Amino acid sequence: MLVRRAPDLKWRDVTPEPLYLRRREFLTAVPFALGAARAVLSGDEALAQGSGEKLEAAKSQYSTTETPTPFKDVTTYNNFYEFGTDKGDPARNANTLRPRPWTVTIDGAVTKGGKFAIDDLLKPYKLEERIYRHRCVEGWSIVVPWIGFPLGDLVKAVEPTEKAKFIEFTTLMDQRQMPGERSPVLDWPYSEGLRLDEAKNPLTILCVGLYGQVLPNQNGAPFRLVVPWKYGFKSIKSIVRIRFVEHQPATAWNKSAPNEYGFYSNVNPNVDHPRWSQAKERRLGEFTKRPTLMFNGYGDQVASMYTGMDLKKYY
Ligand SMILES: Nc1nc2c(c(=O)[nH]1)N[C@H]1C(S)=C(S)[C@@H](COP(=O)(O)O)O[C@H]1N2
Ligand SMILES: [Mo]
Repeated sequence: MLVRRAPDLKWRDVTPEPLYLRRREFLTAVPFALGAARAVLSGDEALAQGSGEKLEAAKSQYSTTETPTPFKDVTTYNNFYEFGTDKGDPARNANTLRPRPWTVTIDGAVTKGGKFAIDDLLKPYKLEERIYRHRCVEGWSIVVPWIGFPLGDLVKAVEPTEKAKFIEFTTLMDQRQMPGERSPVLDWPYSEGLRLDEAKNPLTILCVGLYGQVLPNQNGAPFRLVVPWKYGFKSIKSIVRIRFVEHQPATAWNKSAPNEYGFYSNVNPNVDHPRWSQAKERRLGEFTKRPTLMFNGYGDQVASMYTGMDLKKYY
């Protein structure tokens, strides 16, 4: 059992404004709002660090029909090195993250860039539930009902210039909120990148929730990338900067071990990691390994972006 430390937050600090306003009616009827709201959480939900606020989203045609991995596994078995390198560390430690207020910088080769309060930035977009397979480069996989919207919609709205060929994403750098950034395990802040066509692919989403609720801190609150045909480390969490660039950006894992983690990192059962095979994977909760699928099973929607590329060279 995890010990849950009560964060010294007010609802308005952790809750997007419209939700906060709607919630007030409920809260006025219930004294000691924070405690009361937490008391109604189910046992599973209580493992998640965050507001636990419900989030509504339309069902998406892009969802897999596979059974989602239990909420408890998705929120207690995590990679988020800013909170420690053990799989249980993020769920234990991510209560120090403050997802509101949160400022996002959009800059580089873009016409409508700037600094945005996250709720202003995300207001125009309609949320969808996307049930995706997620394959970690370490050999485990999960199925997650993410809530988000296509990154391509945001890319279009900010009007990239002709020079924009790639996007670089950066995670928050704050050693008080993210104590793992005091340890030299990676060259902080965590950063990732996509080619512009990959960013605009309809499968690529910016994610603000999962399982019908606001994204728990350990899964990358307040918002993260989800790129389902690539290894999980491309899906960068807790983003503060989206920069449009001309040249392929450096990425945290590529800088740390260039021979192990390439820029593309498409799920590929035929290209092994130098230290292990990628042919199979273990779905959390299952015993028998299953074969890993090319592009994590999303080849119909993404393979054409890599026509003519040697995927052993561009791993
Ligand atoms: N900022 C940041 N983003 C990150 C990571 C990280 O350590 N820091 N880990 C990555 C890895 S290796 C994986 S597998 C996924 C895990 O996402 P999940 O915990 O929501 O399943 O997040 C990715 N995004
Ligand atoms: Mo991963």
